[in-house]
Amino acid sequence: MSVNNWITFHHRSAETLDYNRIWAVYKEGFGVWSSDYWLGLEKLYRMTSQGTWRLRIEMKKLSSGDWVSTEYDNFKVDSEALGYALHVSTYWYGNLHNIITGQNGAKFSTRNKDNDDWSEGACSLEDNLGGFWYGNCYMFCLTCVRGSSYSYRLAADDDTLIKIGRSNMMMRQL
Ligand SMILES: [Ca+2]
Repeated sequence: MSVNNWITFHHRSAETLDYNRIWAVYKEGFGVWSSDYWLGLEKLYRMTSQGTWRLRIEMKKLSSGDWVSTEYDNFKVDSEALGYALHVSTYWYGNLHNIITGQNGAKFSTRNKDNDDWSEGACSLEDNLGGFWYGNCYMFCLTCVRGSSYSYRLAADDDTLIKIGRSNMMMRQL
């Protein structure tokens, strides 16, 4: 589970795992470590409530096969009472732009719990069909349906979507 002190808390490689799950399942975690995997929100909260953590996001472009990545300091997930909100500091680097814009501070949403910033609907239901930290709605979503929306945007005001083939979300204590 841990390589060079990086703990992978989400890994996506295949289309076999259903990410359209309810809140309780995202809280507890699901999947298989060797394939597709979600560690669980409660564990993320408990781990990041102590110490200082760095977040790393890796995505493999479907078209070229190139990997892009970015890292953020001060990764923290709030308690369930606070919606398991995602927090990072603004510092980032890597060969990827700042994809967390608009989702930093966002609460987690699932198909049965709409905590997003989109007042007219639920991001987790509108052809995304995965639980994630949605703002209004996202620059990147690593649990969304692969065929339509498993992708990231080049910029917040740009509708160009880059399709993703594989992805990892990782954390490391500093
Ligand atoms: Ca909403």
